[in-house]
Amino acid sequence: MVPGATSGWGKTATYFADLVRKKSDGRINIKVYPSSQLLSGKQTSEFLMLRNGAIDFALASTINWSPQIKELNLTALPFLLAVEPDRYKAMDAIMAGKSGKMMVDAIEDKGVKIIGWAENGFRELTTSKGPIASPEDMKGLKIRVVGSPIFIETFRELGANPVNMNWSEATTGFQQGVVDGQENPTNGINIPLKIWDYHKNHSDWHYIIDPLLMGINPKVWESFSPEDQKLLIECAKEAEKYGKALSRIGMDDGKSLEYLQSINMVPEVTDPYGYMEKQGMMVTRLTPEQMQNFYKATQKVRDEWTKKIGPDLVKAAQDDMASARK
Ligand code: X2X
Repeated sequence: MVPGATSGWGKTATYFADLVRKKSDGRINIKVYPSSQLLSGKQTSEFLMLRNGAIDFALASTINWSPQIKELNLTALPFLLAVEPDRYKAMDAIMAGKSGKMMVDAIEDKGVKIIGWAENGFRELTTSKGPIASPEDMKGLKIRVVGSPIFIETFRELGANPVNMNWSEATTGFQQGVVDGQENPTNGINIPLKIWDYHKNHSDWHYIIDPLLMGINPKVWESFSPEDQKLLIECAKEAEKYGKALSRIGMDDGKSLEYLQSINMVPEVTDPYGYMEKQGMMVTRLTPEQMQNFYKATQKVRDEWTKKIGPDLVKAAQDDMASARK
């Protein structure tokens, strides 16, 4: 796993491992390695390491696997889900729909078994300069991004100066002021990282979402009995519910908090916006018009990447999202 144990992502991995251990009466022990420990810091190598057996299981971001599997850039198409009336419903519809299956098939065709989804969350912008509310505000800003080409292109299109940096080095980069900003999910990453120590501005622009996938090396998967495979899939379903609720708490209609209360796993921060403001951050929540300005400014990136990802997949995602609007 790429980020640290206290991230939403880290908590989801631990939750999954604990559940599996409990349900298998201690027969299946999954050890969680946070903070890119197994990746020598290089997060975009994760898929290859899982495929060749250097890693057994991974709770992984589509972003980090997208250099090997172009279909996974779907959810990184800028502002595609942000302009939907309910962005969470749109994501759920993709995961459960035809487009989600196309993404999973693309991964499995390349040699990794997928047993479930989870969520890092919608990625919001934090900066030391700002506030940022329009594409014009982005001009010349140095922004740390993941080493995946669509990120570089999106930020260049907005007039910013994207800098590719592994997550394992990013915090030091923020500390030293090497960059003016970064983009990561609020509940999952920014709050656990205490991003306000480096960046005082938060722009709630939801520009892309970062779904997570639970992947297993196929040989490891085949080594389990059918009963244990069933158990793992059941635990993955529970971990998905937990991970999504952690990512969405305080930002949805209250369902995530309710769910976390029902399983007695409410995190410390349940009101992320209020909490960030209390830490001295300026939270800019974009109006629908401001969001449209960003949407328009990134049209070229969506058009070009739709060709690379596959127009059929993008169309399937649009149909899945449309069905969620009803
Ligand atoms: O590197 C990032 O920004 C992170 C932690 O969110 C991912 O691994 C995609």
